[in-house]
Order: sequence, then C-alpha cells, then structure tokens
Amino acid sequence: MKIGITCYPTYGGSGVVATELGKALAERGHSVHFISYAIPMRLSGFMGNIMFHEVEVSNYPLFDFPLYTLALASKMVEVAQYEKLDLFHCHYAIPHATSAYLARQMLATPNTKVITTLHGTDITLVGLEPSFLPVMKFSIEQSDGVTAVSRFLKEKTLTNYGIVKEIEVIPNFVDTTKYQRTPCDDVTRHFAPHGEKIVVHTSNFRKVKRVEDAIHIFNEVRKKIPGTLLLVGDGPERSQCEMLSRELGIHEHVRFLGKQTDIIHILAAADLFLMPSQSESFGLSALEAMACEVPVVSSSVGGLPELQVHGQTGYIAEIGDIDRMARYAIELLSNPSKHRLFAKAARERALEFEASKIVTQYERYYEKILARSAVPAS
Ligand code: GMT
Repeated sequence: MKIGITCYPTYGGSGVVATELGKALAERGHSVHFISYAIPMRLSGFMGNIMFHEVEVSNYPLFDFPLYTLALASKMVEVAQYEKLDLFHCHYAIPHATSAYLARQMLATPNTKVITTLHGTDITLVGLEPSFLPVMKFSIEQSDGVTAVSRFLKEKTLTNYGIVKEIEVIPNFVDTTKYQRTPCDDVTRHFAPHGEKIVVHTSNFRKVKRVEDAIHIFNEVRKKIPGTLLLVGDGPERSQCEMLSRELGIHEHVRFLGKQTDIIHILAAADLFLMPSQSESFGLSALEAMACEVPVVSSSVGGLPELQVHGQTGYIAEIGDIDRMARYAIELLSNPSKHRLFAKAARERALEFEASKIVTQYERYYEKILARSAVPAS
C-alpha cells in the first residue's frame, strides 16, 4: 500500500505512535510518506521506502496566524497525486482530519481514503472548545475510517460529539524486543550510586499530566526510602515543577532530564513509573515502562484501567490522591518479592500490546476501508 501519514512531529504520544507505525509498515514493504511541518522526532536513520514531505507555511504579513491547515491540505494533494497514495492516515484529529478532508475533496479522482486516529486531548480537551467542536465533528464524520486508542476514547467521541459512526478501537503498541529490561549500569551508576530506587515520570509537562503530583508522591516516598526521581520531557509546567522540588527541599534528588530521544535505557533501569494524569486516553509511556518490567502507579482515568491491572501490574488511585499513590509506591519499593511479581506481570501485560500484533490490526483495518466502494475515475 502507499500510505500518507500526518502527525505532530513533536514529543507526544500521537507522534510516537504514528512514527513507529510508519516505520513498521515500511519494514513490511509498504511505501510510507510522512507529511508534517518537521521530521517526526522518532524518525531517524535511512529506510528506502520512507519519505518525508515538509509542509511549508507562508508567513505573508497579512496572516496574523499561520494557515497550517490549508498548507497541509495542499501538500497532501500534491503527495497523493505524485505518489498515488491509497490513503491518508491522520494521527490526532485537529487539524489533520480537516486538512485530509479538504485534500480528498480537491483531488481530481478522490480515491485516496482518509483514516483518522483519535489519540486523546484532540477529543477530550481541545476538540470540545466551541471554536473547534463543529469542525471536529464534521471532519471525524467525513473520515472514511476512524480508530480510537481505547474503548474509553471511543465512547467519549460518540457521546461528546453526538457522532453516529463506526469507530474501531486499536490500542497503542510497543516493540517489546526493543523495550525490555537490560542492565543499564551507566544510568544506575549515575542516578543511583548508592542503590537508591529510581522513580520515573515522562510527559510533555502539560497541566493535564499533573507532574506536580508526581513530585509530591516522590517527596512522600523519600521520607521512607532513598530514591531519585527522573523527570523526562519538557513543557509549560516544567519551571513550576523545578520550583516545587526546591520548595520541598528535594531538588538534589529530582532530576530534570528534558526531552530524551532514547528513553529505553532510562526505563530499563527504573524501579517505578508514575502517571498521575488528569486525563489519559491510553498511556503509551506507561506501556513502554511496563515492557521494561517497571510497575506503574497511576490515576484511574480514561483508558489507563484498560492497560493497567490494579494489584498486578501496578496500582491505580483517584486523580489527585497523592497519599494513596505514595502508599502504593512505598509498598512496591519496600517489598522486593512483591516488586518482582509486579514487574513480571507488567511485562506480561505489555506483551499483549506487542507492536507486530497491533500493526497487523492497522493493516487489516486499512484493507477493510480500501475495500469499500472506491470512486471510479471519470
Ligand atoms: O498528552 C500527551 O501525552 C500527548 C498526546 C498526543 O496526542 O500526542 O497523547 C495522547 O495520545 C497517546 C498516544 O495515543 C496516548 O497514549 C495518551 O494517553 C494521550 N494523552 C492523553 O490523553 C492526555
């Protein structure tokens, strides 16, 4: 198949899923064309059947706001025509599904199908704003196929937008041959030279991630168990978090690592992963941690209970219940035999989301959508 993938190229779950999917599809012999404003973060190295098409946005002085949606639509038309794309696969609905709709309308023979994958805040947060809701509902309804990364997200889409449409749930995935526990002496030596426990949180530091809760939880843990908190990623809440760790007097034990491209080595040395989010449609970073045998303490929101098995792969608690999450963290970190059981169960659970299996689900879904009546060329 000839597949056009559009995603955000930045540090975020939807871009990661899109890029890993594109790479896996290319390995299976499909031609994959990434269309975005920058090269996706995880797209490094050369692969013969992956191409990147950069969307350039005019900065004409009359435009107070960059017209990315339109520039993207034009680029999609160009790529579809020149490369004879079978489908556009848009990750994160805003504005990609809208650009794809426009592109399909503009194509002389609109046989290029549009598939939209809903990831999270496109549905649960930003898409609900009055300035976006009508266009979101329209663009999702007009897509030839729609997938959501959890049952939770599918239900939210149907109820919040009043959409009557078949939505296929295809969960996030992880390459468990790459994400696995291997000795990471460098990380351990550097961050836990005296056998401290390594607690990890990764995110884009937006409010919705409640990174401050992770710091408060760690603060409670530190009162009982020597440890280091590694915060991976960057975003609007980072300064506030740095300030909090200083106010709590634990800044020497809280390490802000910024955006890391290779997270595997950090996860593979971790003892616990924290995800206290306000909203989480799936929780890809928790899955990646679980693949590395790291138990997870998380909030009970969104799609997280579809991933985490409470009392087996980790623990879940109400949003903002720092005390409970801290108790769970201390319980796991202070009981080696329990920790070992949870670590194994986390890995077992992650194997259910093995990349090869989920990529096949996407392939089958593409085939199903392509098999639906194509518009005949005139
Ligand atoms: O907020 C993020 O974590 C980024 C966001 C995105 O769209 O880039 O992530 C969403 O998509 C991921 C991949 O499908 C999911 O695993 C995350 O749970 C989801 N984030 C939220 O729902 C907040």
